Amino acid sequence: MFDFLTNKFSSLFTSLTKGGKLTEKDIDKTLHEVKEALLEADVSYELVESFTQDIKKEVIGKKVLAALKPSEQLIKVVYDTLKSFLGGAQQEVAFSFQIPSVIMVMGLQGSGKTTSLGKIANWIKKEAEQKKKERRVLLASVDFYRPAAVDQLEIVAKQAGTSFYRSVETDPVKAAQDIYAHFKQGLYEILLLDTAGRLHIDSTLLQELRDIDARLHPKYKLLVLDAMTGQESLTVARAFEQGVGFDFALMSKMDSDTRGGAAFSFRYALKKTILFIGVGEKIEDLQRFHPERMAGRILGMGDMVSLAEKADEKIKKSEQEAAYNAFAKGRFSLQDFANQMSMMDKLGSFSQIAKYLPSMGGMNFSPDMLEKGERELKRFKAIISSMTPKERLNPSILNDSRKKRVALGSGVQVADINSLLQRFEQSQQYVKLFNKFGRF
Ligand SMILES: Nc1nc2c(ncn2[C@@H]2O[C@H](COP(=O)(O)OP(=O)(O)O)[C@@H](O)[C@H]2O)c(=O)[nH]1
Ligand SMILES: [Mg+2]
Repeated sequence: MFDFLTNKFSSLFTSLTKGGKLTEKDIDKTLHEVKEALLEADVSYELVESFTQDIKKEVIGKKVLAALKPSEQLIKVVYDTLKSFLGGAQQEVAFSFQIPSVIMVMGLQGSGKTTSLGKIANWIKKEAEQKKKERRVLLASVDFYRPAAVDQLEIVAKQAGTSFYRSVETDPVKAAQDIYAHFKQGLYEILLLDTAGRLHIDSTLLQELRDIDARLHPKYKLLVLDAMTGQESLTVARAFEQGVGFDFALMSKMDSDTRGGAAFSFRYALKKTILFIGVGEKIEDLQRFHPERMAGRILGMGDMVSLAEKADEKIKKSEQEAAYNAFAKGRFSLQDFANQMSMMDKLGSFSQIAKYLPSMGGMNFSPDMLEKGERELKRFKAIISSMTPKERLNPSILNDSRKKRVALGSGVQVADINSLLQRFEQSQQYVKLFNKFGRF
């Protein structure tokens, strides 16, 4: 899956990271190659243009962090942009279908609807099992155009171990109503309704789906899109969106030797959630769609991760050096103090850090003490962030009225500010002492 895109991007960044500084010419050259990769993956020209323009805007507008090579920063921007438009962080949260609900599954003929119904039923069952629950899932079909389509669903239901119902009605809308009545009577929790597809979008199909939608009001309308159809799948998605409307998409056949274009285009153009991907023909071949994983895959995850980690390390190192330099010069300001505290935040909680510090390792902190320490750190940070830069550099200008203002801004008492200043003075004494004895 996405192999094609992955290879392209990987080689791109290898050549990029070998070099030194990145010039504007390099940026354009890179984006040109990004464009080519996407076009070859069957993403439309219009979308490719817009995506690379987004990236260029980011790169040109942004200052390159001192700690990073421009090429490292560019990788980060491409990765972040890709991730956010594939679905962003909000899609990483757990999802489950509401109970009770009707899920109407739509799509072209052969896109993988019937197979997906079984996969989703299986997924719902497994998800419930994890919560030590049992779900009453019913599968039924109103696909009367293809002979044996209903029989196929019956087999799928058996495989998934869920209930199946065959309506005696032959008109799709009447059958849908009959199925719905059976769903209600049987006290089922989820109805997965299979619908007919055509080889191409046509108005009769859309009208039929609209009629069923108007009668059953399914809580979810799920569109199955065949990932192998590339750009064409976007046309299909747009037609279904205009003709019936839908909530989520399922990208089927992601296991095939397909190019990444379909998922890419769908997300970019329709901004709807890809809930699942189909990765095989079997009932368990269904996965949640993860934008982060997908973006990593497109860029060649191994390279990306190690580069991102290296970048993080560099940032940390330069922060530490700044703190060290401030110590060394004996000009340890409240700003440095705050920097140190946020550095500690990145390392973990106070109690975690305490475990690793040699001077503290032997000591036994009670949970109370640790909690107090953590609370104090948080309070100190809040206080310092309410100060002006001038006050942070030179705390001696903090008179009573300034202290009152800072207290108000950070939601503490003036006494808390005094205790912070006292602590700060103590650490300054240490710095001076260390300097005197040449420890730094
Ligand atoms: N490799 C692969 N094949 C799939 C996937 N989903 C469906 N298929 C196959 O695609 C074909 C059409 O699927 P079907 O469910 O009958 O499509 P429908 O006409 O939309 O109901 C079948 O041969 C399925 O086995 C998938 O995720 N991966
Ligand atoms: Mg079918």
